[in-house]
Amino acid sequence: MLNRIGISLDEELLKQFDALIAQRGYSNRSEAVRDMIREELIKKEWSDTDSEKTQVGVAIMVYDHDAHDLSHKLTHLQHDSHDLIISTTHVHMDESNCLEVLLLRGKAKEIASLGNAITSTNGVKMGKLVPATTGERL
Ligand code: NI
Repeated sequence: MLNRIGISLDEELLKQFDALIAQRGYSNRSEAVRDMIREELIKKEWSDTDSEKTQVGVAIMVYDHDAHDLSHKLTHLQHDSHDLIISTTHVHMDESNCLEVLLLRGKAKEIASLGNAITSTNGVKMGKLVPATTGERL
């Protein structure tokens, strides 16, 4: 069942909100607000979560495969946590840069630990762990 709510905003804030959601391709405010609420709930789900609880996340990294020993190190890290990794996608971006995306499912603390290990590896140019959700509580 859908519930309707009213929100009071000052004009300037509403103007900025409308510009933001137009830029992001939303055709109406309701869908934009719903997505923002869901995003906050996912953040809360992760921050409240018992670290033993199963969560889902996506790790993203960009690195130079010519950098000494780096791709070997990153492959090692992944094999050490093979039971967390649902799938990986590797894209050869140009002559030297690689993009890798890992879909992860496992205990929250283990996902966070693998995410931190990847992003802190010397030579990784860009690394990020994106908390996702199993969808159970949304
Ligand atoms: Ni590559």
